[in-house]
Amino acid sequence: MNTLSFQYILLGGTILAASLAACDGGKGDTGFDEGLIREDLGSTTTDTAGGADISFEAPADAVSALITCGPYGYDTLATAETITDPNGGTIFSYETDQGTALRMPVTDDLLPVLIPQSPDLDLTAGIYGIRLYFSASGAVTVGCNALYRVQEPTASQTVDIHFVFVGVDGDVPGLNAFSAVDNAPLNETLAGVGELWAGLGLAVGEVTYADFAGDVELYNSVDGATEFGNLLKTNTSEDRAVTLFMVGAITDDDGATILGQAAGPPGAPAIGGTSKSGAVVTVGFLADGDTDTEARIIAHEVGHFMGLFHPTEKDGSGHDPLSDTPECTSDADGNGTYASDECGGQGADYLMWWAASAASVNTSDDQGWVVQRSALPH
Ligand SMILES: [Ca+2]
Ligand SMILES: [Ca+2]
Ligand SMILES: [Zn+2]
Repeated sequence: MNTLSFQYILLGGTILAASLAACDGGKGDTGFDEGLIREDLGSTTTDTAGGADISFEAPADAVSALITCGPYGYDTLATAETITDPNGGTIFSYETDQGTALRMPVTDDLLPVLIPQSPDLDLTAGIYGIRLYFSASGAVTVGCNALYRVQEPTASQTVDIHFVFVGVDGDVPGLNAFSAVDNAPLNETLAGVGELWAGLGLAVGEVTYADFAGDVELYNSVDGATEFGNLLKTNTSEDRAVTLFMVGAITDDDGATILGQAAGPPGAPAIGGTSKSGAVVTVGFLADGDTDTEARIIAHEVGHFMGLFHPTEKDGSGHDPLSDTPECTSDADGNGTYASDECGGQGADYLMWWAASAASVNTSDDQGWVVQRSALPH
């Protein structure tokens, strides 16, 4: 990749971060899970152009593959430049990603690559090749791992949720590990999450609770990418549960307020100790008794974690790879933002819409197909 492309990637990273910010909207045991296969793919080091190659062999019974490479720190961004399938065909190219059935994050510290992301491009058995690209000027060496889901997907799976409360029982009385199980606003929120996920073939499974054991004062307000990544790294569990850190506030590197933030998309379900090992959600709507909005934020962020993208990004620059979700084509006032009131019937009524509006509740069959293949539900 040349210097021109390098700048394009940095711009892409900025756009993606802005979209996540705007949308604002595991625990586990290491080891054997009959639904998952874990494989160490070894390490790879960048060449002088910032590229590095890895390959993996999808097992015959795998329904999804999640490749993770890292860590490479918070000052470097990485993405996949190209991906080839077992037939040697190019199924992803960063420069023309909107023409493919895959999307790749441009992200710091740990890169997750998920296949498939759409029923238009299923995973097949055999050897895939990934050309990685890193923005660092010097050499970068990363370790890569594969997580294959070999469990048959169904439309009646559950998602386990592990809440970690980061000093929020001053905002919402009783929101701590001891009493959360009886907390009425949180239970109303969980019921709402279940209703939003029903169309995806998912239900809320086992819910567990913990109080954050680290620096509560620092992480009660998660400010910027480094704090976000370091907080997620404290989740060392490899259980098939999504860890949700419940905090008082989130701001991005530019100081903008965020309501909820998932790693990726996708995140790193069932993988512990990485900067993509969960999601962070603010408790403001719980404190206000607006459990419908709190539920939409949680359901949306975990949707990202499982591999769902916005149907249309805030600035219109990209769309999800799904054929059955609408794309918004109307920035009617020409201000560069594809607002909810400009995109009625064009995606604004979907749960994965970039803004957390009250109307954003719908899901599609293709979205269900994707999340049912994630390593998270079981
Ligand atoms: Ca679509
Ligand atoms: Ca507009
Ligand atoms: Zn979002």
